[in-house]
Amino acid sequence: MPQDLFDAALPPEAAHQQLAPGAVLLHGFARDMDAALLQAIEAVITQAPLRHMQTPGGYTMSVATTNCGSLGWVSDSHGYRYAVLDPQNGTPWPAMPACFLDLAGRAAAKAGYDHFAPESCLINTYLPGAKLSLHQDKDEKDLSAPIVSVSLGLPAVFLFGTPNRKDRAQRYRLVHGDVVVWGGPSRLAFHGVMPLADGAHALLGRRRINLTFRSPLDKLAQS
Ligand code: MD3
Ligand code: FE
Repeated sequence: MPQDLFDAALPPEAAHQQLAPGAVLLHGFARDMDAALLQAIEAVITQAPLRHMQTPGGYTMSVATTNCGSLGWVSDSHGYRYAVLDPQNGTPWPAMPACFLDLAGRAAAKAGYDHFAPESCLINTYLPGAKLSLHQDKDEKDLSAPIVSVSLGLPAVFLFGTPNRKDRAQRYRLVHGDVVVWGGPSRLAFHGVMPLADGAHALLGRRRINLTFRSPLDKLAQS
């Protein structure tokens, strides 16, 4: 279904919800392309299997992760970083599928960020009970670029605070097809995901998949 028809089916304030300055929730923005996204995700996972990464603090993440694009986010006992090769097999991450780039660019533009062309997509898979503790995304050199996140499958309770860890986090329910664009004053906000509740989603089954599009490179240093 074309996006303008979808917009017409919802009151305008429901289609785009500002969560905080620079953070916009686009309700259902990816819903009509869910089957294409899932097919592309499965193809990436075949080449670069999901794995539970180690944190620098010695924990194993409950979320299973892989990447596509020219850079992938990795975590191990040495720290967090972006890498051009998948450390598990020493080969480049799978290319970013065209439907991923298209979705991320359109979502960013809708939220006011033109020309967003992410080099990296992190694929996080949550089974019931998996969670993501409160953290900041600050491994990227270019903090002027937004982050676009796409939620698929089971609903999740998302925690969204401020750049100050002590500030109380707000809770938002993110459902299948929701897209959030985080930038500007929200780019360094603390955020996390509550333990996933059990359930069954019609297309994805007993899991949630989150795509996180990032532009980790320093655009000024490249030019
Ligand atoms: C808010 N993933 O991988 S994406 C992560 O649902 C991560 O898997 C979550 O946080 C997930 O780092 C949430 C949404 C997100 C990403 C980056 C943000 C929210 C953000 C940066 C600043 C503020
Ligand atoms: Fe994050």
